[in-house]
Amino acid sequence: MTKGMMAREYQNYIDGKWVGARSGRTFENRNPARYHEVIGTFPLSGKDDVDEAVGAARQAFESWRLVPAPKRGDILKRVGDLLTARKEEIARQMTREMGKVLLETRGDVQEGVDTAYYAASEGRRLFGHTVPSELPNKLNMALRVPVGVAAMITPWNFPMAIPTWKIFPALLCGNTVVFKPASDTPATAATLVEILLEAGVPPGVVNLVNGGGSEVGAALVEHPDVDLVSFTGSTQVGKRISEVAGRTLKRVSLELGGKNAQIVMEDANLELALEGVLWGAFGTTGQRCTATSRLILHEKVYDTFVPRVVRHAERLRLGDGLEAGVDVGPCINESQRRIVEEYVRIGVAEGAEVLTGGKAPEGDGLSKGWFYEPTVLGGVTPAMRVAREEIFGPVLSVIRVTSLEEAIAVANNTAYGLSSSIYTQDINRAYEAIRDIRAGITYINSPTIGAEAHMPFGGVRETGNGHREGGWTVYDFYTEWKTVYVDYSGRLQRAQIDNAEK
Ligand code: UN1
Repeated sequence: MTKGMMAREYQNYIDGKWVGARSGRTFENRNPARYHEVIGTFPLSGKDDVDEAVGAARQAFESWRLVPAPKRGDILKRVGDLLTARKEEIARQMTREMGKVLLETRGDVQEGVDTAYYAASEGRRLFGHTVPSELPNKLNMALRVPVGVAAMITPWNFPMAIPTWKIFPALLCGNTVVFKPASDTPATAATLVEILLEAGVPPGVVNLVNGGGSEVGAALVEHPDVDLVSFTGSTQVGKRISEVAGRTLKRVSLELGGKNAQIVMEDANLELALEGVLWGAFGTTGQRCTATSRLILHEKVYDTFVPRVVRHAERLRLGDGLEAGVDVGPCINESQRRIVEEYVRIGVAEGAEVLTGGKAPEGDGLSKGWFYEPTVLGGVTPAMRVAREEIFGPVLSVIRVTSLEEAIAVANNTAYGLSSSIYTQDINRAYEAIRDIRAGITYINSPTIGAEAHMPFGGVRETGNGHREGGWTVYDFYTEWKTVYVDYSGRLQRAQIDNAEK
């Protein structure tokens, strides 16, 4: 182990101070590629830690909301600079913490950098509207004001990018934050908070509370003084959050599951489609909510294309993402690998065929991590569970279709609707797919993963509740509209009432 890579004792950050959990309890975080390796210990927080963090955020809100938005933007610009300067170090820490390969963890940090610079520039926009009044000598406008205290509950698969999607726009708009990162990636979260502080975020404006969803997450969602919740994770937990937050009328943004399909038509550039599906299905070990979980193939190319996918999947190198030449890292933890194993079993029981993979690898030191071989399931039919349910692992279900209409119907045959893709050289087919695929994101001739930080991100149906992250749209979530009427007529003017003198 190199210096700086030793197990470290991490803390929460509450009200401007690094502190342990009040109970003194801690939990360990381990490297999923080498599970004997402890990365650090972290506070196992509870409701009292949450109360303190929310109290600090509430108090800090009164001054932070008054800092001019361009000044808040200047701080986020420095955050982007610091992330850039520390990109390599953070990427290494992240790979060690959650397993995906360095190329991808660098990309994860870059997404944070892009989000920081976007937020910084938004500080000089944050546009409202000025609107004519129906009455003379009167001006109407609508301004954006912050919502209040924001609870951010984030997943482990993009431990830097996803927290930045939430925290940066929230701060820019003048909200204060309580951040509960996934308990599989608390070290990356601590680094993000350190950087926010170094860039000049004042005490109490950002608070970090580590711990489990059922304690820390639940306490945040129930807390009467939390105004909004932004959550990325499973549909099951998202529904629960929505129900509980509804009791106190919190604003809630949910980014939930996906069962994304790549359609390949017989006229497609097959070389390109092959590269696309390998990256979409096995990049991040399939652990993206945008991952390509289904390959919907036109029957005319099925028999030639599938063996190529299998051959290339077999060439992907599994291993520790810090090592050069490794393509695919481990699953995040034991229970996630068990879910993947279970789904492959379900697929086989339903009549699918394991064309490659379908097991944990042996030997080569891989037995010390939560690895699972890139897996291709052939002969999948749309009704099977492996064709409809999210797996969140390196498993690709291949489905044969005979037409574009059928391909789109199969793509839509799931409860989710996050990302989608079609490979075709026919412009008419591409536009039909854009119109008819029910998903928040559709890619033409590129894979289902790889959303850009300045575009709306999110999905339809059970993927979310109608909000979008990223781009300009997320600024709607983090602001309330304040409508202002300025009457400079010097007399009482009554809207909707006939003001003509009698
Ligand atoms: C996720 O998996 O939750 O579009 C987010 C992508 C990434 C973000 C994925 N930029 O694949």
